[in-house]
Amino acid sequence: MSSFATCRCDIFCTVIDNFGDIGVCWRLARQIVREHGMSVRLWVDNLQAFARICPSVDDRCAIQNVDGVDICCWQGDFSAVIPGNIVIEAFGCQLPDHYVENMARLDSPPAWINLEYLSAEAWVSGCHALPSPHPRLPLTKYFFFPGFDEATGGLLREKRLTEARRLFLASEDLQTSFWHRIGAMPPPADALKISLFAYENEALPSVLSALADSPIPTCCLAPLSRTQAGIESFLGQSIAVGDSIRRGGLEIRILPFVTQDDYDRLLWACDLNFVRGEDSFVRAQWAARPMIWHIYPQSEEAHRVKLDAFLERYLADMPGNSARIVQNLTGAWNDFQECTPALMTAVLQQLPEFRLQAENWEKNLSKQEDLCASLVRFCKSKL
Ligand code: TRH
Repeated sequence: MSSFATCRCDIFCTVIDNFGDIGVCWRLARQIVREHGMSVRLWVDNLQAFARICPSVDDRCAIQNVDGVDICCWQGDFSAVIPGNIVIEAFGCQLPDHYVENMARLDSPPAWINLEYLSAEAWVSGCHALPSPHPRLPLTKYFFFPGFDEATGGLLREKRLTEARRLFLASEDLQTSFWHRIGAMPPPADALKISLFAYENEALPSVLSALADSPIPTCCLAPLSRTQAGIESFLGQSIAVGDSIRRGGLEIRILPFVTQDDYDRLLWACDLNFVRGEDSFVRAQWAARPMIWHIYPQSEEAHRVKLDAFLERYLADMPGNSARIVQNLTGAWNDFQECTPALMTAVLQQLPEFRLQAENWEKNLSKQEDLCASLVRFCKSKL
């Protein structure tokens, strides 16, 4: 049995596309260092993508330390690398062969985890923590599933997250310096603040048009990303970071892609958040604000089942009429169907109700053990 205080953890991450894989791994790596005092090496195959969410990362540097995490460029054959006692392969990425062989040569085998993607589907709890023995070597890998109930590995949530959000929302100064840091003036006090992060979405022009026509003033804060074409198509002009463009009651502000921590603050500051994928989707839930999720599209429509499974849980305690409105906008958003002005009016009118629901959801969800604590506890039991 290894001494847990001297545990070393290796996290392996391949960036498939977008920022979710590295986003989750970076969050987890920092939390293991900060809250569990272990040393962590994060092996990443794409430092450019990493540098987008963490500008302190130098994409030309093969080995560097940021926020206490050793960040290593995933290259070479790994024959000289001594594995950590905890090995996390994120999202089924294939570990280097030599590294796996070195794992088998350690005096005691490491706790080997395959961290899976998040899904609210019921089968997840039955597969969480299942072992998968290596066909040849004396090693066992365990499947670790994030999820929404106690029978899963939970969700990533830093210890001081709720407190940090409360402090931010209670402090004008913190909010003002946040807006300045990301290069924006604070949005008008009377406008509803809406953050926008999504994949390419043909429904986007209709959403913006419905907001522009609404009597409720809105300010849409959009970090420049894959929504660019949809915003440009609505505006009929090209956009760049720093732009602030008005149409009717809607002001659209184009933000830079901000750091992960500032992205959290953006979610906290807004009244409605459009989010996507996995990590921003989870962070919007911790923001305790209404959200509309653009799920990562998968082949053969596999994402539909996941979307429905989540909505079933998320909307379970919401009055039927309000739940239907959220479901309708989420459905239109994910099916690329037009959002009618009537649907948008209904959404905006119901926002106070949605907010209560989002607050309750966050309160209940945060009673669960967080994923990092649950993962560390699980690994400890295997060492
Ligand atoms: O980038 P994504 O679409 O990632 C996706 C999903 O994770 C999906 O499950 C996976 O299969 C696919 O990648 C390969 O969306 P996600 O998960 O929300 O990740 C975005 C990250 O970017 C998240 O950590 C928040 C961060 N972010 C910033 O740091 N700054 C920003 O300005 C914005 C908008 C996001």
